[in-house]
Amino acid sequence: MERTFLAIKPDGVQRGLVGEIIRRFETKGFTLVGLKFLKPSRELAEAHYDVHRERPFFAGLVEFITSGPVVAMVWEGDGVIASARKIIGATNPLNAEPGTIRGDFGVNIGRNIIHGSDAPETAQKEVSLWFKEDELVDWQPDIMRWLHE
Ligand code: DAT
Ligand code: MG
Repeated sequence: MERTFLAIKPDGVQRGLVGEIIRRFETKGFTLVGLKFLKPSRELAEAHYDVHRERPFFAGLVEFITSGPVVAMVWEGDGVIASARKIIGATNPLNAEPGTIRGDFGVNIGRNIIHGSDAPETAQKEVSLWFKEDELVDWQPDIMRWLHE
């Protein structure tokens, strides 16, 4: 089953959006299989954003993501990687459609509330960067037969 890594960033936590954000993925029909609340180390943040290392915003991005606690999550479901990106919305909240998380709650690219893996390879990499295998729970919600034929 497909899995993706999502993280509510320090701004989403500070603004009290944790419940609202988790609700959107729960009610869509995806399955939560991993969840932790932590203040990321610099090492973890730099590894997570390694692809952006040469970008001018890298230092500020790492500073921001390590500035407070984040909610790190793994969600499971058919098509969850691409679907979560749609639910999250465009990187710049000003370009994100209303109805998306960034479109509904953000105004600034450096405070865009939530991270979501962008492809199967990055999802695998990010899930194993943030979670040990035994921190992920293998389970099936009983409602599955009402979500899938
Ligand atoms: P996304 O988070 O939508 O996958 P990304 O991978 O291109 O976007 O960038 C990672 C994060 O870096 C993004 O969520 C916010 C920050 N960021 C990206 N472009 C930026 C820019 N031009 N100025 C400031 N921060 C930026
Ligand atoms: Mg990205």
